[in-house]
Amino acid sequence: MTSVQNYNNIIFSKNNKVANISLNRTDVLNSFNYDMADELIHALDLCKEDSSIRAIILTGNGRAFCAGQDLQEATGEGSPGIDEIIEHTYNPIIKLIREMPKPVICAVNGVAAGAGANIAIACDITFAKASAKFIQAFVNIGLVPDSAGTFFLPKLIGMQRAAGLMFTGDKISAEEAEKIGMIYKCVPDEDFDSTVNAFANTLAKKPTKTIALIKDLLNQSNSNNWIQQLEFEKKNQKIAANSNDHKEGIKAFFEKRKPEYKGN
Ligand code: T3D
Repeated sequence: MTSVQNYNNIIFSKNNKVANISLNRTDVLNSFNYDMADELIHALDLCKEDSSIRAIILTGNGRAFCAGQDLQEATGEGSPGIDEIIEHTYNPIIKLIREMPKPVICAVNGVAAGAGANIAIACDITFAKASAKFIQAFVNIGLVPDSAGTFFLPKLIGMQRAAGLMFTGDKISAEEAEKIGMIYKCVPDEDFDSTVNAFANTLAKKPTKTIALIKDLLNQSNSNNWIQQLEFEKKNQKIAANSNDHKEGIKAFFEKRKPEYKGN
């Protein structure tokens, strides 16, 4: 494991092809202030540009994943104001995650509240520790959900359940979150790190360019009808078919061996 960048509010390391970003403001349950947002955006940009990174794990240090906005910063003297906070912090982070041309795995190690919960479900694949909880906490302080939660949550769990969670601000367990399709997998606490790392390492050996093309199709499916989607699939399939990894996949198939994908 090598640390590739020094930050004050996140921990960034790289192990082979996998980058690990841990939110690290443990005293305030990794809630976002401007500095942590700047560092996360910087780290995500770095992951986007570095072709040797082929999977990203986003997690939290300490007992929480993220408690959303730092309410001290949002309400204190000289606070930037709510729309500026959203423009500075949450909208760029969600865009970077969704437009990242490689898989972003969220490892929800503890409570995920407010924007923390919605960043978690905006990632491609979300694992949670069995002891973790998810809270659409916004309504508890008289705010509406942001960070694209009103977009992703109803798609994942349906309008009724999304409304229930968002209107009440009730917490739900990781087990329940998996059961209703809000996350990919709930994992026993003791197996969490090894499960997530093994998964990320497996994904990092897959044809990364193809995964980026799949992600692009999934993003497009949010706004296209199925006829348009057929066209996009044809377009992206053509790009995939011209990739080196496709050639390697076919070669390996006929040579009856495991493919060695380079990600391009
Ligand atoms: O401008 C804008 O606000 C726009 C952006 C909005 C996006 C949002 O995310 S709005 C939603 C903001 N988040 C919340 O409302 C969640 C607030 N936190 C909680 O409800 C609870 O802390 C949790 C349910 C997440 C966890 O509860 P618990 O009992 O395990 O921990 P705790 O004792 O409440 O918190 C531990 C410490 O972290 C505590 O500090 P202390 O007393 O030890 O000095 C607490 O104040 C601090 N903390 C927790 N969350 C935040 C926070 N400090 C600042 N901001 C937080 N969001």
